[in-house]
Amino acid sequence: MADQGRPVAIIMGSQSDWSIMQHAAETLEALGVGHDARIVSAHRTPERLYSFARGARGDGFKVIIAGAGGAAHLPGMTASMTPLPVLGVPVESKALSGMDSLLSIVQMPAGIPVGTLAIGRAGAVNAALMAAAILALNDPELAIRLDAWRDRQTTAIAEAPIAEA
Ligand code: RP5
Repeated sequence: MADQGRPVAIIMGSQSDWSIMQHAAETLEALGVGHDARIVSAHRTPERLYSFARGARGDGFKVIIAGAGGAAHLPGMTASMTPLPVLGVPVESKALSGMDSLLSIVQMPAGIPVGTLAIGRAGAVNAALMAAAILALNDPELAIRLDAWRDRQTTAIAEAPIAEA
């Protein structure tokens, strides 16, 4: 159950996805965006998926970030059962380095969209930033925090590289 202070749900197919998906959680925390993280497997816990996805809007969530690897059906199946925006993060798989995850998530049929991010950590961070940008459309204070986050990022980039040993 979400509340007004937890507009983002981060779901993932397995505990093994958390090392990547925690970067989404950390980015949301840096932006002051509340979230709820839980394991929801499309294949191993389908009833949990149905319950979560069908109830997500009523529970008060506004955006869902879904990470999964391999036969990564979680984001698409979630999107099929909720009108909320779903952002998919392909988790790097051992066998195919996440190409399987990426193609599973990105190749949705017309009519059920999943906003697909990059494989791995970059995708998790950017899913959080995208979720924040969506929420910021109706939250001026969050919009200011997001601008500040980007300004800090820009300031942190050196103009010249440092010599490496
Ligand atoms: C997917 O299978 C999960 O999202 C995970 O990325 C992958 C492997 O899961 P484990 O076997 O590590 O639990 O459902």
